[in-house]
Amino acid sequence: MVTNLPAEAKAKWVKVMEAKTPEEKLKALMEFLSAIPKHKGTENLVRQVRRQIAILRREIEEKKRTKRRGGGPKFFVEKEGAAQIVILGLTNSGKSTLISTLTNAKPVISDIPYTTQTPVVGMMPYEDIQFQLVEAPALIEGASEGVAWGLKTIGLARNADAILILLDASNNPISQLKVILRELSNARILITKPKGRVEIERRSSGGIQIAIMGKLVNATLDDVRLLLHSYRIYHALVKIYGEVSLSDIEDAIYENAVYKPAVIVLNKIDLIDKNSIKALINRIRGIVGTDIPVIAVSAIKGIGLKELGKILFEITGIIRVYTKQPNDDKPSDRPLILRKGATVLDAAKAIHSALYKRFKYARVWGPSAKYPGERVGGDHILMDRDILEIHVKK
Ligand SMILES: Nc1nc2c(ncn2[C@@H]2O[C@H](COP(=O)(O)OP(=O)(O)OP(=O)(O)O)[C@@H](O)[C@H]2O)c(=O)[nH]1
Ligand SMILES: [Mg+2]
Repeated sequence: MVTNLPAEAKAKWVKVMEAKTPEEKLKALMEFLSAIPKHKGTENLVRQVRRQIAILRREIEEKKRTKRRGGGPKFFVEKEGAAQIVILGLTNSGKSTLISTLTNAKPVISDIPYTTQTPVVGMMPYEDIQFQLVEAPALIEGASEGVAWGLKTIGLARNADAILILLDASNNPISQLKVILRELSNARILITKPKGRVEIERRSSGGIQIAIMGKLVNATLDDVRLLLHSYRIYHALVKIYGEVSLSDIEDAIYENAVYKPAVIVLNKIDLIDKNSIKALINRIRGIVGTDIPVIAVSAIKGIGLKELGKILFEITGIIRVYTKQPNDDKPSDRPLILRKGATVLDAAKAIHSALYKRFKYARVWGPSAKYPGERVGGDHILMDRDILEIHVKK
């Protein structure tokens, strides 16, 4: 939504963008808020800014508190394996049970609410790779506004590669789902793929450059320039992927929406009858659409979990590439993990910067090769299970 803010308010937003510390940012946000005219057209923006203020206040408070205590429990989980998947659900939905069925982790499982208070991490094997599962402490209503440890749980979801939404089928799963969707949406974590994507790289010179890899809808390049100028952004590279409107670009200036692929897992189906399972799945699909996979499982009995690895593989868009030295017969057993659309040069970069810098050509065997050992250039797009041999300049 393009809000048509007065110049004064936009100027205040520049101050928010330039703030270096959370304290500065909080002050700038408050000034921005008071400069926004309050009417129907700015309602959403006002709500968003109030939320940001609440979050920042909380963070500043937390920081002071942990300083006094000398550091609290660690909530950031370093990524390992092919992708990091955060298990998000209300308390007692069975998050700990699920992670202990699927991985080597041994968290406490209990009927007592809020048993898990710090992230639990485990590795889940799938074919020749592993997913890192992270049980986030239970999501609570108001999490995105800073209730209790809510922001930490949201932070885990924001940092993950994908989100597993866990629902307790025996305890009002639809209203659980609604709470979770509301919190995610408040926190600007999108689980349905937006039609387009905007990246804005601020620069020190060169004016506003716009690279359109997709389509700009209902706006001209000059509209984009004017919009950025109105925020006093005069030098930037704006990259547009997919279908993007002017308000998507304004959203990107406020830089807070992220997209995370998701799967919905309906747990404890051993407690309800078959017909209710079907009905629930249909209702869930009615709410989230058909792009998000939904499965029904019993974490305690290990029922329905077989498909999960494949689903995680698909939603995270992983491909595996097996590299091989020019003189070896066999590629490595351990695949290189890349994302769909990755090129030979992306692979080279991921292996070693020297391979990338001195890249000459490559040979490919497998799904992306026209014939075994096809000679390809750096922009060749790889596919899952390709074998890759990189040749460098001497
Ligand atoms: N019948 C049944 N009970 C389950 C299933 N999964 C979990 N439970 C039970 O649900 C209760 C809560 O399970 P936990 O795995 O501790 O739930 P949690 O989501 O980790 O809960 P907190 O960490 O406290 O937020 C326990 O009594 C589990 O035994 C299941 O598939 N079927
Ligand atoms: Mg738990």
